[in-house]
Amino acid sequence: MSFEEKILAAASKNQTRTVLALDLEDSDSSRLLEKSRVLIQSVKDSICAIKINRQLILALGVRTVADNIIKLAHDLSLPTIMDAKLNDVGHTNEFMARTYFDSGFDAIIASPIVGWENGLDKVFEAANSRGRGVLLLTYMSNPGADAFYSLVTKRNGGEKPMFETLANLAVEWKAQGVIVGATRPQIISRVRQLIGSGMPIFSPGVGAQGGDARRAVQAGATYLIVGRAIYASPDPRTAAHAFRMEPEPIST
Ligand code: 3DU
Repeated sequence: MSFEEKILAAASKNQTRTVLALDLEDSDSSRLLEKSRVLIQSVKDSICAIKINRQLILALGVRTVADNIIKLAHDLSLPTIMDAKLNDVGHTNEFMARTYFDSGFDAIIASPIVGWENGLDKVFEAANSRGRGVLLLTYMSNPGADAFYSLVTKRNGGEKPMFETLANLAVEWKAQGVIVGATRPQIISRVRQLIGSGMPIFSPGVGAQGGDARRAVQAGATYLIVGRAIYASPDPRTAAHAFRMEPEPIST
């Protein structure tokens, strides 16, 4: 199954749009691994994928993450997303993408700012040849993101805010999804208009960063990326369950 099929199947089975951001911290690596396992087990029926940041890879190493967390996720039929925010030149991007994919990750997050030629071209090649996904940052959720993502860009003779150009590039490059912060529902609506109905919008920034889950989905978000509002809650299982929302049920 491709990444899109896996996440859709999990979303449909668990009736949820929630991607768990597994951003736990602990100075002791065995404790960190155990905490991660416990968290995944407690929320597994309320999520449709697990997103892993570089902070977990730094603490545990990619092998340990692959042998334990990715394996556990796959045993539970949950795909995994590597939040690498790739943004280097082609050959190092390619090496990183291949390493993450060959460790079992089903999708990778990249920054489109590096461009196509000798930038993300090889990342898409590595993903496409393995049925994996590439998700492109299109508008980040933090307040400071406006300074960059709204800048006026000139392309094909017209002027557009940066995020509109990035949304158009995601369509041209056949990305498997775009990332748009839940903190800006009006930007989600505009991106949805530009990319059409087929491509998923992944929306981080719900809860701890002030974004509202229901407004993000009503504006056009497909999946919600949620970290602290689940794992920092006194009862992660109940918190994850509360994020399951069915304004329009997801079906395969
Ligand atoms: O604020 P939270 O704890 O729910 O975490 C949000 C997650 O989404 C976190 O892993 C972060 O790396 C990721 N993310 C953003 O917060 C904002 C973005 O624009 C892109 C990714």
